[in-house]
Amino acid sequence: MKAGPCGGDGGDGGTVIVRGKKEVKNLNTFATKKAFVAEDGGQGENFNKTGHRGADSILYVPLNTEVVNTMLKTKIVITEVDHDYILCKGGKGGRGNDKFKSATNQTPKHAEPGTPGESFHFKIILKLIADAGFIGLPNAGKSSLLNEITNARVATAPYPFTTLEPNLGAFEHFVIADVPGLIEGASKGKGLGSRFLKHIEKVKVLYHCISAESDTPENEYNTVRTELSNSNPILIEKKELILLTKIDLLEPEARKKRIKALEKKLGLPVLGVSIHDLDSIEALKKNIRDNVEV
Ligand SMILES: Nc1nc2c(ncn2[C@@H]2O[C@H](COP(=O)(O)OP(=O)(O)OP(=O)(O)O)[C@@H](O)[C@H]2O)c(=O)[nH]1
Ligand SMILES: [Mg+2]
Repeated sequence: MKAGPCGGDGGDGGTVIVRGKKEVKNLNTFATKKAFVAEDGGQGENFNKTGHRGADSILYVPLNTEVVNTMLKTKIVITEVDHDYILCKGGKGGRGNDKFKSATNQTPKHAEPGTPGESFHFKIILKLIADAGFIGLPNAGKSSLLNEITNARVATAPYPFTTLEPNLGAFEHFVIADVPGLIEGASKGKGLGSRFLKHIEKVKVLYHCISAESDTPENEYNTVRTELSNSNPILIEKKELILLTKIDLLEPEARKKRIKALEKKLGLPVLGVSIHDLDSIEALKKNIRDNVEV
């Protein structure tokens, strides 16, 4: 007995997908691997069986990552957890020879090739959003604290406006932002202005740094609060913790008094810290673990 053709259709190719994951905090995967290819669809099989669909290739990235298609000049922002954002669609499987049977040709040898899948170049841009932010007047010691607490190594100096752009540092699974110092009138463009405050709009906790060098810490506090409020009222709604920095500059007795007095004036708890006192740095780390949810 002579059998007619019964070749099934080819399977569709897999898709290249990008997925946002909360636990992913960097783009390290992409440092070594540069090309991501989904699997080809399987060959059509006998007895009219369609070939298997190719496996997808999935790229995991932090939330808020931007993926730019440099060929089509389009951009997507990965904002949803576990949602599939399709980067390249797989090709369609070709029709098997069974589909080419006709009245005049019952034994076609011909089968259709599948269409190629899409292939693009992408630029993947990390847009980490900090979990906590250090704010305060210039020279309050924000960058020095960032260096102590996180893996950041940013410039610090004994004068205002050392930091001109926000810095990020990672400590355990927390990402912390250090923003340039604010001064009175920052919301109206004085000093470096307040444009970089957008980087802390999404933080869960603000650590307000006030230097123990100041004789009027409550005035410094109010200056910064006013600028935050004028720039973006969302910022003063946020959970805020006060750090009295550089406490090594005060005698131990004066430290306690200064902290107590400030707590009373502000009606908020104040943590004394110094980059020269490891215990205080450990206490700050604990405070971050206890107060900042990721
Ligand atoms: N004694 C003492 N000095 C400190 C401490 N922390 C920071 N400093 C010094 O204070 C100065 C200012 O520190 P920075 O970390 O640059 O301050 P900043 O708040 O980032 O300043 P801007 O970037 O200008 O806003 C530097 O000379 C630091 O060495 C501290 O705990 N104790
Ligand atoms: Mg700084």
